[in-house]
Amino acid sequence: MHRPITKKKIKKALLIRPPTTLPKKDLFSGVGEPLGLLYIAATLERKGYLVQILDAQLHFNKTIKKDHITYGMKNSQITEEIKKASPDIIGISWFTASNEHDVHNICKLAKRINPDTPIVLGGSYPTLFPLEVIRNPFIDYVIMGEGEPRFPKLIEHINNDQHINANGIISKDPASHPNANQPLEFIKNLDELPFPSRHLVDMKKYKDVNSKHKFADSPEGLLIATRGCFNKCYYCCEYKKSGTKIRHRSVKNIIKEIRFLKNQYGYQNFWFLDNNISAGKKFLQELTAAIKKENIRWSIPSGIYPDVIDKKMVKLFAESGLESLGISVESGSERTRKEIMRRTMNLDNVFIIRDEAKKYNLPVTGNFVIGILGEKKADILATLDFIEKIDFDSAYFYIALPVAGTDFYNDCLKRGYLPKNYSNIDEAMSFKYILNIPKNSDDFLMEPKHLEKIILNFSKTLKMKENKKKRK
Ligand code: B12
Ligand code: SF4
Repeated sequence: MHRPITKKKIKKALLIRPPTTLPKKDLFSGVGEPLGLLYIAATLERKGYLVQILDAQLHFNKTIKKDHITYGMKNSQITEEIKKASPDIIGISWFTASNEHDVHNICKLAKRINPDTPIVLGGSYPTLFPLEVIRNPFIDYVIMGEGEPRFPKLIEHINNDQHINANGIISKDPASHPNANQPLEFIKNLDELPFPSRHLVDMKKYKDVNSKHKFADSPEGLLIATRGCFNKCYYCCEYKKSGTKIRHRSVKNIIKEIRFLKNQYGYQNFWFLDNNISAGKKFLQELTAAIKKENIRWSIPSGIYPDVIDKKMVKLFAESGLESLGISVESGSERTRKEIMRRTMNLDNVFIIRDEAKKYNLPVTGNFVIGILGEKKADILATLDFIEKIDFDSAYFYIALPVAGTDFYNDCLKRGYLPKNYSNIDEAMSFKYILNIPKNSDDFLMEPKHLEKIILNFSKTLKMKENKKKRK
């Protein structure tokens, strides 16, 4: 039988996003409202619980330690905020392996304040490594997958002193651990969710903190239209967390949220943070047509799968206020895309999209990844060649980084290619080739220095081209 940590009936929850630590060389990439926590807060509020949010990144402070910088509140401030909130339960978000230190630190601080307050972890990392996370002495429960249905369910279980036997929830009690191996259940109808409880955070402060960090590219409103992904890319694990089907909200529900954000906060510029918003041509067409009537600016930072775009769609995008059309090409080498990355897409269509977009002055940008395990020099040159030929308005390229939980990471681990000192924090680095592959191995690509030099030279040429275009 599961023994509760607290005897108190839970009425008050505190949801925390920890500060974020990055390698010194990485640039701070902005802070926006923690949508996942705000969604959970809204569900809890709907059920009558009192909820507070502590966004420890919503504070301008940099703590520099050797090669890393922690952005966000200091321990003393976090401790004070937790004491002030005096919660009956604490939920903490754990995004990627790179946040391990920050998460562990917050759990420790919280347990020091009151060891009886249950600590619940959720987010991408605990979803992928639940049994590892529950071993942490400061963590009492792990919630996998979507937190909205599970957090209230956990509170009910604790309040009723029940054994935890629910999909995606585990406790210290080993009897609950088989839950970690069951296939995750997902919310079927996303429209049933209340909008994120943005009233629980100081929304005006995000822009302020971003500008103090010199992060200029600050959006106004953040939204999610879909969850899940139909792809199983080698370097991603989203499908393991959110399911292999894209579930989308109705267009009506999305527009209602946009209008709410316009009226409540005066927003005119929106970012859709979807992993892969490409939930079919029909959905994208209907959404874009509805957005066009709202007279706003909008962006899709993760980019769009080119196969769902045709000429008609490009015109609609241009008319709808889309800031730029981001296309997730990832590699110019067909071998890399299909055989390694598992991304089947039609690149001929990308040329058609680009030409069409030019007609409407809609900037086109592309995302590219190089140096993934199995790539050869010829594949990298094919990507650089593609970038030159396609002549996008901007191209962003990253050196492949094995994020814990991905098949890419697992293969690197198995073959011993992760550097000995590869700390979780390094996961946040996207501009360094970190794989340590012996020269005599078939997987050997080239010396990291050599790869970084190719990228540097290519970036310089690309920048020069972009500047020339701007001057024209
Ligand atoms: C915004 C974002 C960022 C922003 C964060 C800005 C900020 N601080 O505000 C920036 C640009 C900095 C960023 C950086 C990175 N990111 Co990012 N990012 C996202 C993005 C696009 C949106 C997050 C979001 O709001 N999701 C929507 C909400 C509804 O979902 P959610 O957050 O997952 O929350 C749900 C559940 O996870 C769960 N849950 C979450 N927290 C909690 C807490 C509790 C207590 C409970 C019970 C449940 C729970 O319930 C929520 C509601 O259902 C996601 C993609 C995505 N769509 O999720 C990627 C994503 C999270 N990022 C990812 C990655 C890999 C990175 C980087 C490592 C990339 C890199 N190499 O540089 C860095 C890490 C930097 C760092 N150390 O933090 C991966 C994580 C994969 C993983 N863990 O394995 C994702 C999933 C993208 C992907 N498909 O690969 N990112
Ligand atoms: S990289 Fe994008 S398309 Fe591929 S699995 Fe992840 S979310 Fe889906």
